[in-house]
Amino acid sequence: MARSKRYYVTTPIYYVNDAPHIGHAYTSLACDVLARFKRLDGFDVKFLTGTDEHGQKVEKSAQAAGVDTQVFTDRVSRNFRDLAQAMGFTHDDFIRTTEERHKRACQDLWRRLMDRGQLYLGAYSGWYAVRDEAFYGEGELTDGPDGKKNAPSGAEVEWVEEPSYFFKLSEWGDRLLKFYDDNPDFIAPRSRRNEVTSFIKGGLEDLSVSRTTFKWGVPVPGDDDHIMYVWLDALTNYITAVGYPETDGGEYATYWPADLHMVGKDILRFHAVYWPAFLMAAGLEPPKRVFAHGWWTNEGDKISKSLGNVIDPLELIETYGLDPVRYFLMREVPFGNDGDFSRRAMINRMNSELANDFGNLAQRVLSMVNKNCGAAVPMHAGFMEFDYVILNPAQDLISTLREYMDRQEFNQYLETVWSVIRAANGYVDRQAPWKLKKDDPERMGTVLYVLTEMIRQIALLLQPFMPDSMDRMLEQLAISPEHRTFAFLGPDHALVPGTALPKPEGVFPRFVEEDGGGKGGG
Ligand code: ME8
Repeated sequence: MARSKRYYVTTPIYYVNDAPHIGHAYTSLACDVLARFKRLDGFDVKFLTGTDEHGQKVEKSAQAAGVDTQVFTDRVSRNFRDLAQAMGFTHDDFIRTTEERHKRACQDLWRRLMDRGQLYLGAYSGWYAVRDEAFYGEGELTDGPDGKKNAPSGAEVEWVEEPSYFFKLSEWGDRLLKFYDDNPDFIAPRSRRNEVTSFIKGGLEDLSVSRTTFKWGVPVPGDDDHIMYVWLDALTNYITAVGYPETDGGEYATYWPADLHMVGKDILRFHAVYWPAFLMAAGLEPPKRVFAHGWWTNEGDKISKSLGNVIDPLELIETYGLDPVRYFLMREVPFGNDGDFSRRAMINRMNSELANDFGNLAQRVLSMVNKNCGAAVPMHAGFMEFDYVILNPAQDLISTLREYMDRQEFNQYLETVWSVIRAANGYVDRQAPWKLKKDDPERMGTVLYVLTEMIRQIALLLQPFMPDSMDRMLEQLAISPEHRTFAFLGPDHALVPGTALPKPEGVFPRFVEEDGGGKGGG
């Protein structure tokens, strides 16, 4: 299979310090939509997610919970796996940084960096934020109201002095800038490029990459007093999962460099600066692209445990159903921008776009087919110009949608599919097949055929976003599972008149706004 038909996409690996929330679900959902799209489009996909289990932050959380650190990480990591299952994610691997394969990869990468003269032993004295697991320069800090110093993220910093190995990051500034110039799609969205380049232009200092004051991490090869800095450990997961240190064949040769690291904007610097620098310094290829998406707030407020407004994705799924939640998260905000989560906005979209625009279209058309066409795909008697106007765009859509996916413009993808849905609704109203029933039953059959075929195409295209609902919709069109990839979008695979169809049923529930969630009629 040609390299271009392979796709390797990763989520961040999440800290196991706390329960997963909507933000974690969001990043992984975007990757799941991409992975599903690429599989339907004929790609050999590897989709990786997992948990980041080392470091001071996790160790402190375990201590606060009064539990052995490994037992604690096992428990919280399980919650992330459960979330992935509840969200319908189709990852091919779930990596945990406490696994043996990962330790091997980290230590091998360390040795490579050492062999190439990229590491040296020194001593670190400076500021560290445990919450971010990051070192900060004095100039980046602000004074908090309590007299303590804060990182730009708002995290509290503490003064650290300890022996440490350093990575010669200061030597990589110009090469990173050249790398971004040579690979203009590396940092996405484009608007985020400046913050990365100005960080580099501000001058890169060597990076402390080991710690000695606690033990919860991967031991530095040849120096047991040190454990590896959690970010060097964590970033390495992306190559561990493709079989590194084996680089000559196997999955590494197949999937590396990754096509996309999906991350939130909070961790762009680690992925767009440190990670490619580590890899280049080790003589390995950097990934192809890093997309930093925006931040969700809840009804206008920052999502935080202390505010008690953490949105539990499992509760949302329970209340609204999985696919409406998946749809809303991908539709509401242009991907890359910050977004505000509001139940009102969610219910509005579920009712107007899912239940009305698409749900009604399918329900009306399939009920008419069921009643008036002998519960089978209608016979058609020659298409007219305006039938093709409706039929053709749906078939041509895929090339546009591919571009949206490759740029991670999920809301544009959905907007485009909805323009087709709206066009189909306009066509039903204009053609009024219910009136044709008496005057021109043949023409009625043709109109209903056009609409049924459109629904098939729309359902195929929406599978990455709403897999279960679209499965149900495609069942109603008697499309077998092996005929649901994008290879079957075109006219050669259009519905065959006379094919028996099962009794239609509504796919999207309608919600009542007042109580914020009660199910109304469907
Ligand atoms: O940073 N809105 O893990 P983490 C949108 N272990 N996305 C959000 C969000 C919000 N309010 N809150 C969290 C780490 N996220 C490291 C990563 S990777 C080698 C190591 C998402 O558990 C977003 O993707 O703090 C963010 O980047 C990630 O969760 C941070 O997860």
